[in-house]
Amino acid sequence: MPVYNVRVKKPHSADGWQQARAEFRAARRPLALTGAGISVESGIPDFRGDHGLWRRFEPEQYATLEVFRREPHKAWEMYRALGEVLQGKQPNPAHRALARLEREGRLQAVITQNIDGLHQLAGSRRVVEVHGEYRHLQCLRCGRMRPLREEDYAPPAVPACHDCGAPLKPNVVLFGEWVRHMDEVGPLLESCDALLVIGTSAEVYPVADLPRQVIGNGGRVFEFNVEETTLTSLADYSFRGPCGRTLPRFVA
Ligand code: BJW
Ligand code: ZN
Repeated sequence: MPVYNVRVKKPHSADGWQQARAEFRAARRPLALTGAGISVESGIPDFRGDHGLWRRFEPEQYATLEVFRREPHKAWEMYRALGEVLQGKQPNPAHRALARLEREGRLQAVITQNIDGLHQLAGSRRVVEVHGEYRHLQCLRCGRMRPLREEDYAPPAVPACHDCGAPLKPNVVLFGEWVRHMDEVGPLLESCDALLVIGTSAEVYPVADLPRQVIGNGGRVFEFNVEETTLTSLADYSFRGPCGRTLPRFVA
């Protein structure tokens, strides 16, 4: 049985797990912020890890709005690879732990950078998808949105807008595009006194700033990650290990 450690910034009890649980239980406005790491145990690789999408697709070459406008077929190469790994994937115990917290009234919402829809599949109801989602295609010219169809992934063509003929783009936020729903995130963050930060490298802005905002407001930050991030030294509690193990244990 592996041992998962918790690093506590200001220990006031021998058991970091108990101390963290007690602090989280006392929170009045708890939130979760998730990244690609939460879906790794569902079989979806993250972006910056050893098997991550960025090992195959240099972000500057494939994942910017500028690239999409200039060479949409290139961005679609990456979308196809992404679509392939997303197919048939199911939530894991970490997604289910968050859904359970919300059901029990112990979590207000999940703010996610993920586009995979696994939080909703696990039963989470209030999910704020700041980097979009992959279930729809959008037209950047006329604004039309339509559901993604299996044939959209058939290479090599780029699907075109039925109304204006422009190339369609998955409703996933590229670098250089505005992130979504910040009007909803703002007030949630403002009053948040406990933030669970799960499986994100915290390298992409503006989301990377959200934990710092909570800390600045006097809230607690609980980080769940397999490795150290730029956030680790700032977090009040840092749980090291696969979140499919650590999060259900924390929630229990
Ligand atoms: C586990 C685990 C397990 C693994 N258990 N843990 C210079 C300075 C500052 C900012 C900028 C700058 N230049 C440009 C910017 C802005 C830019 C930005 O932040 N760039 C940085 C790279 C510097 N941001 C933007 O452009 C954003 N928009 C914006 O700012 O709008 C304003 C604006 C408008 C006009 C012009 C300029 C600005 C948009 C960001 C969009 C991000 N989109 C992507 C998807 C792209 C395409 C696609 O998929 O099709 O979103 S990029 C990618 O990164 C994806 C993710 O949501 C995002 C975050 O990644 P995440 O989730 O953290 O994944 P990883 O892989 O990084 O980390 C996984 C973690 O999990 C790791 O820590 C592992 O250890 C851990 N882990 N297994 C627990 N089992
Ligand atoms: Zn159109």
